[in-house]
Order: sequence, then C-alpha cells, then structure tokens
Amino acid sequence: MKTVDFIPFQSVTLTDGFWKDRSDLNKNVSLSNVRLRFEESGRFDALRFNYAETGKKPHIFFDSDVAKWIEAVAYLMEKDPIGMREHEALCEELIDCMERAQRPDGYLNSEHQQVSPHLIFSNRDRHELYCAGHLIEAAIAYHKATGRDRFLAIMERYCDLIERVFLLEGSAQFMTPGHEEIELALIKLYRHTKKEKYLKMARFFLEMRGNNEKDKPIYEDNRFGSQDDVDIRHLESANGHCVRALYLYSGIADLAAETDDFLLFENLEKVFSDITNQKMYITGGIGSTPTTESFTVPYDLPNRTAYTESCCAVAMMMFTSRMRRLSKQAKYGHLAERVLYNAMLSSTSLDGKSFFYENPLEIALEEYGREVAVPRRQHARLPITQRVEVFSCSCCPPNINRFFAHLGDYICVDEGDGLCIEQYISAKVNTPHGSITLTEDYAREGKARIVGSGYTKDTISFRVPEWCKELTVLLDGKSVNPTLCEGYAYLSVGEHFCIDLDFHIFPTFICANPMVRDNVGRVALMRGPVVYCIESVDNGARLNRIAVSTNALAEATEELDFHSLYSVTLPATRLKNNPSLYFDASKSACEPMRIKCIPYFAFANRGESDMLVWIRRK
Ligand code: FUB
Ligand code: ZN
Repeated sequence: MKTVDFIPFQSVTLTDGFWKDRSDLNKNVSLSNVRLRFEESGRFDALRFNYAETGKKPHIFFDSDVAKWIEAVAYLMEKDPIGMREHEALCEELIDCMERAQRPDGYLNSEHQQVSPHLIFSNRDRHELYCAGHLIEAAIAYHKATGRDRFLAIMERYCDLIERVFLLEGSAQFMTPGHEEIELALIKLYRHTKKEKYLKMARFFLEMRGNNEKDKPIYEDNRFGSQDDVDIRHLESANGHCVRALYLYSGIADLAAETDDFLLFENLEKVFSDITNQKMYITGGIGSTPTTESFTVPYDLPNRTAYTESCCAVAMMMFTSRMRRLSKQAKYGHLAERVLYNAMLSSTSLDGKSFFYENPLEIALEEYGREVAVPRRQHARLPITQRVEVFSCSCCPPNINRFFAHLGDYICVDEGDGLCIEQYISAKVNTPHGSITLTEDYAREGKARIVGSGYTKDTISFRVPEWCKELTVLLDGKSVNPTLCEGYAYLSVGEHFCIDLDFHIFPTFICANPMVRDNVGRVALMRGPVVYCIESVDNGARLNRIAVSTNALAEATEELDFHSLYSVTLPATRLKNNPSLYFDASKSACEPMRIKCIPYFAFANRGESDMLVWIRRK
C-alpha cells in the first residue's frame, strides 16, 4: 500500500487569518490557563511525586493530562523557543522529578507509585498503559524540539519493562490496556527511534485485543466498551467508548501503514463509513451517550444529551488524517474540515480560557437540573451549559492544547508526484517540491489562493469541499477548468504560479436521514463548512417554538458580526404561547419573526442560553 505524508508542521508557518488567530489563542491564552488550573488541581504535583508532603492525591490519569500539556509545549517550542522558556522550565522540572522517581525496573506512574503500588499492572482500566502512551508521545515531541533525550530515555526504560511484563513474561493481570493510546504511541516511537521492538509491542497490543481470554470487560453494561467484542482483523463497525475507539483505529491505521496490511485498511474503511454515515453528528462530533461515553446504534444521535466529548474531535482528526495517508480520498479531508470548523472549535470559549467536555447540539435551560420523577441516576445526565476552565476529568483541555500546537500538520500532502492541498488554512508551506503560500477567506467568502514558488512538479491537486456546488478557478489570472476526479481538482502548473479558487459559498439548509429520530421534520443551517445554531439570547427562549421554511434563504441577510464570520438572519415563525398540552393543529397560531443564526462553534459565549442546531421545518 502506498502511503503519503502530510508536510509536517515544522515546515509550515501559519499566516494571518482565521486559523492563525485560533492557534495564537491556544498558544497565548489556553496553554497558560491550563497550566494555572493544572497547578491548582495538583496535576503537576502528581509528577513531582510529592503526595507524601502535600497530601494532594494523584488521580490515575493525571500523568496523561500533564503529558499532553508537555507535548503541546514541545510543539510550540519548535516554532518559538524563546516564547516557551517559562513553560520549558516547568517541563524540565517535571522531567527531573520523573527521572528521580522512576523505579529501578523502569516503572513510572505517579498514582500507582504513590497511592496504590499494590495495584500495579493488575487492572486494565487503571490507565497505566494509557498514561505511558501519552508520556511516550510527549517524550518524542520533546526530543524533537530540544534534541535532549533525557525524557525519551526515561520512556524507553519504561517500555523495556512493559515489553518484559506484557510480551515476554505475561506477568500482568491483563493483556491489553482498557484505554487504548499506547499502540499509536509505540508506533510513533518506532518511527522516531527506528527500533523494531516498538513496532512489535504495538502490534502485540493491537492484535491481542478481543483476542485473548485474560482481559476482563471494562463496562458490565456495554460489551463493546473497550472494543473487546472483536479483534482487529474482523473489525467492521465503530463501537464502545469513543475516544478509546478512535485511538485504537488510529493505531490500526499506523500498523496498516507500517506492515502494508490491506485487510486492516479495508476494515478501517468500514469503520469510517459506519461513523460518518450513521453515528456522527453534523458537527463532526461523536458519542451518542454519556453512559460509558460511547457510540450507540446507527442513527441514534440525540441532540440534548449528546456526549460528543472534545477529545473525540481531536481523536477524529487523528484517525481521518491517518486514513488520508493510506488512501487519497476526499472524504477524509471533508471530515477533517467538518470537525475543525465545528466540533473542534466549539470545544473552546472565544476567549480561549474555558472548555467544554461535552458539546451538545441543543440546550434547553429550563430542563437543566429540574426535579424529575425518576431517581437521579436513571435520569439522563445533561451536559453543562457553559465552558469551564478545568474539570475533575480534564482530559480535553490539554488535548486541545496539543492539537492546535501542531495544526500545521493537516494542510498539505506530499503525493510524491505533486502536492495536494487538503485544508484551506493560510500558511507558508515549505516542501521538498518548492514553497506554497496559501491565503484564505474560506469560511467567510469561500475563497482561497495558492501561490507556488520554485515548484518542481508538473501538477498540483486540491480538495474540492463537499459543500461546493460551483467551482471557479483562475490560473495566473486566467480562467481554467481543472481535471476533477473523486473530490480533487488537478491542475498543470509551472515553476511559479498563482491559483485563485472560488467555491461559491452560500447558506444551505441540511436535513438528516429520517432514521435520525431527533431530527425528523427539522433542518440545520450550514454556510460552507460552518454549522449554524440559534440561541435564546438572540431569539427568545423555548427555541422549539420557532419554525423555518427552506424558502427563507431567499430573504436571508448576512452580517459580518460574528468573530470574523457572518451571522445569518432569516424569516421564521414562532408558535404563540399556548398552555394546552395538545391542540388542534389547524388552530395553532404563529407570529412572524426573524431569527439570527450564529456559527455553532460560538454558542454559549454570551452567558447561559438556550441553543438549537436542528430547527423545526415549516
Ligand atoms: O479515560 C481517560 C479519558 O477520560 C478519556 O479519554 C476520556 O474519554 C475521559 O473518559
Ligand atoms: Zn476529553
């Protein structure tokens, strides 16, 4: 199987624009704010191994939270070592502490060493290998950024122990981790060090899952919980805890790439279709239930109780970019775009300080926290209505930190015989085939420009977004018709060129397959890649009283008032207040109104508000 590589973020400089602003916000606000909250909540203390002195008890996956934050710092250090000095000092301090605390046999885990040593490698849901995986990823990033190999050496010593306990002796009380992550980390370590043993270890953990008698299920009430229902060679659908699943699928994609295993790729294609055709929200979010944070059955996509964890957005980006490495199909870039503009962006407040764990598609404030006639634990848990700076389970904020720190990784693919533009993000990209400057006004005006300089190949390709119904291309100012093939456009170019793209963006109503019960009789507004929503702060409470006709688009007005994007205002009607529970439909009285729709990612930034993506269709 031919694999290709994205041009790595180290060769990409984001330039002014929508995504540079978001990435700067991550660097200048989110990263420091997460650091403050992690300091307060004892996460860094966990890895200072000072529980005995401070009494601050580490949680079983504090190590992973810190590791993701270090990984983010390392990525940012590559571009701005001076700006990261203070954060680097903290990383060095933590590496000192880990080096001192590591057991002579290589074991390293703050909770198990300080709180529950009797439980070491005894229970697969205690996240030891998950934490190890994140620490490995951080150590690789740190080694690349600094050239210093102390952290990497710590993790290699730990890997020696893991190899001995799991592969050689089989002395652990489980065979594969309850939470996947180490698999993809080990393949990264193999690629970084070129040591075959790490590939062998990754392969072991991947192939043993669902394929051994030793592993106990993680969730009694969800047989798919930890993807043990089937082994990777018989995988056909996406199941269980979503983050775990997507990390597993990413690891399998890496294994397929390294071992040229087409069957694994074919299985992942089935999984990809299962997710994108049946189990994904319009925002690119996944996870239909907070119970075990899982996928459920096809088309079960409730809006109000959507789980859609922010980590899932990160994990979807990981999975879909790996699939793109294995096969040039536009659907992977389409998915990445959907996630980026919606599920990913909604995770973070516009001021960069707070985060959602779950990203619902409907908020009805009156229903939050109200008394119910069933015991509380039977009542579906509702997501929170405002982003917060830190949660007790704070896996998402540092995941978002590390994601935005290497956003440049997702823009441009080196196909060998030419470059391919996957995402329209303003950037200067240095490639082995010359330099490319991308400038976009993509989500606002549907336009982008690609300028090549010193280009050494004959063709360049670019992804045509799935929402594009009309494409205009100018090559050096002259209108041209590119060759279109399976979602990509191909152009012959010379050494220096300028391509202007207009994808002709306009608002569109989208409807869902009627199998999605929650969306029957409803439409969602999209404008190019951006999903829109309505909020009570603009449109009054009880948003389900509002109905729109799809003809309303003819009378839409747009205003450039929403964080560099347009809000869209449309005629609609509102059902007049009627106290009756049931009433004659022909007598339902409506009043005309105009509704203001804003980009979904910006919801809950103006205080608590009702919010709705899927609006009743008139
Ligand atoms: O279990 C560790 C992390 O906590 C998972 O990745 C998230 O889904 C949350 O459950
Ligand atoms: Zn998370």
